[in-house]
Amino acid sequence: MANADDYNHLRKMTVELFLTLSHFCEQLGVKGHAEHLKEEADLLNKDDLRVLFCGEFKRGKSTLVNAFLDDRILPMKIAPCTGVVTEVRFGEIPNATIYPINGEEYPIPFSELSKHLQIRDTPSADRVIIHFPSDFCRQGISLIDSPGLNEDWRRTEASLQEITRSDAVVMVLSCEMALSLSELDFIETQLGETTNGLFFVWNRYDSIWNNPEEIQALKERSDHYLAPYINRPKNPAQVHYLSAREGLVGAIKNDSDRKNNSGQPKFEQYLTEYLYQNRAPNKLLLPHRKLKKIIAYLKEVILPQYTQISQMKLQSLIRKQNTLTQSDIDQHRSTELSEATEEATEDLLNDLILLLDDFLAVISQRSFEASKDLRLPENAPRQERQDLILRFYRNWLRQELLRFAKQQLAPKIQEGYLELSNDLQLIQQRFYTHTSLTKSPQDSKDLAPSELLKLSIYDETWFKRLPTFISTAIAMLTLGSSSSPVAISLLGIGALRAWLTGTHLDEQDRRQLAEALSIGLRSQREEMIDLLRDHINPPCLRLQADLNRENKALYEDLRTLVETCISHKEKITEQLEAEDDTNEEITTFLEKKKKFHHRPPIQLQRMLEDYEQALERISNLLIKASASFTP
Ligand SMILES: Nc1nc2c(ncn2[C@@H]2O[C@H](COP(=O)(O)OP(=O)(O)OP(=O)(O)O)[C@@H](O)[C@H]2O)c(=O)[nH]1
Ligand SMILES: [Mg+2]
Repeated sequence: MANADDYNHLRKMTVELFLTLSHFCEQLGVKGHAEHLKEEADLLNKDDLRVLFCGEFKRGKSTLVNAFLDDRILPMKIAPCTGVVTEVRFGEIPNATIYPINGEEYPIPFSELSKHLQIRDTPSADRVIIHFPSDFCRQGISLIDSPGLNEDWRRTEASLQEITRSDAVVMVLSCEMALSLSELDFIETQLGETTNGLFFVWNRYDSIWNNPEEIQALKERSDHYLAPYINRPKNPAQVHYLSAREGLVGAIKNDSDRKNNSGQPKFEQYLTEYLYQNRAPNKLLLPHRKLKKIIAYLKEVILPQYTQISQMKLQSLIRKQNTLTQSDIDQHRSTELSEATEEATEDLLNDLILLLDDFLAVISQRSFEASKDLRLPENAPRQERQDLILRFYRNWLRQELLRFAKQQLAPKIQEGYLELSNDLQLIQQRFYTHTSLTKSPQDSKDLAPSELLKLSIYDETWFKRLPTFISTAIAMLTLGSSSSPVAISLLGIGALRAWLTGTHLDEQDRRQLAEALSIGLRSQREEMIDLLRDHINPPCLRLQADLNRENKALYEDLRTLVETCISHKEKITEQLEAEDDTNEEITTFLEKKKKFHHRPPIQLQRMLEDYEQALERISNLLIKASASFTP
């Protein structure tokens, strides 16, 4: 049976293979990829499984993280408390580092942790990373505590950004405040479609665990509202009831009964099981694919090049070196790549704006039609009727926006992205022909960052951000705190007859509401365009940067290979010249000449085959391990 250690062992083996290959490249004299491989090893080494704890403020997120750490590390309070995303990773020696929003990271004394993590007026740090010798984290798992939702939008945004980066999201709820409307909204919009693990934790179970009726009521509520997530066929969510405080106190007081009764260790076990069964194998798949690609590159591109170069005469090698160093091809090409990217993203954005304008043009009519279905309860208090209307419009709008994003924006974005990647590859191919690299245009396809091509540019964050952003604007108007046209119009409609009597809004009211909604939405046009720009720019730039890096490495490989061969040949030539008058046997002379190939390619070929086999062994072990995991 496989366990967490087995995975970590496989990870270590994968890291070592990266390093071995890096060393191989260095020895061979191809330095471009040597560096890159070292970086990959480093990244994989740090690539822990990530568990995010999120939820509204005061639900006990920090207390729960502390319970996992068996110690009071993160500050916990009765007032809203955590002010910055805090990542706890394993480290033998406890330490903490602040990553400010602007500026360089700097360490802080562990004793001052609380001062830095607590809420201040404006967030000044992007995140804090803590290293701590926790047994739980030792398995290769990082715990991420986040600021409470809805306390401050900047902090909420910071928490939201963590969702897509994590392997499991733990939504901390409180048994004492069973599911607020905003919690439900958050779950629906932010967590509904996550492909990472989803865990609902009912914390503060100690406050009701002696009261069977309350437990019954809570479980019913939980089952009712969380059913869509618990019952989904793919990646079903889990629900746990526990007391973080009891778990923590039990650990601190060394009272194992108390710890176990808290329910927290049991949750810990389920979480670990999920992570290692579902997430750990995936984490190694991409690095394995990268290794496979790099071995193929060394075998199919570098070795033939090596053979060719090492057989060239010294003079021709020096000429080749000159053309390579003199040329500003590298510089030229990277400018070309960035210009093409800029142009393509600008075109794409313009296409998206056209779609957006079409969407905004019809929203009023569509919402008018949709509101035919809006039914109001009879004899309900005014507030309730008002809430109902707002909820109706908010949900409707959210659905419309999601549909718009998925059916119209996403395909357009995908299309633009593919177009860009084709353009960039063409530039890349021209570069190969120019530098007379032995890499043929067909080869360049293998080297293109295929993972990136598959990358879904419309990653989920954005879909979720847009409706939330709109719904927040609409929600705000119930508080009367917004001066947006929607707010004013809707509040004006507060006097509508329909709100006081009847089960339907009359046609004029519906038209007025539809118009208000449309005006409000149109007033957000510029911000929506900004969101779209923010959305398409990073992946396109990433694609460009990746191709650029790939080319640079290739160019560097060729340059250093030529350099190594030249210096080797010069050395041998010197030796031969020095020994020239000793009148050697012709056979010894030929022996020495052979050294021109400082390592016979056949031997290199074998080494690469060995690495290939090692990779296959690790991949097979990975498949076996994931099939037989036990926590
Ligand atoms: N009774 C009881 N109290 C708890 C439990 N967990 C946390 N608390 C208390 O709830 C309060 C808030 O806990 P925190 O861990 O700071 O909550 P948080 O969710 O991190 O809060 P923010 O960082 O402000 O979002 C503290 O006073 C804790 O002692 C629990 O399981 N039972
Ligand atoms: Mg907290």
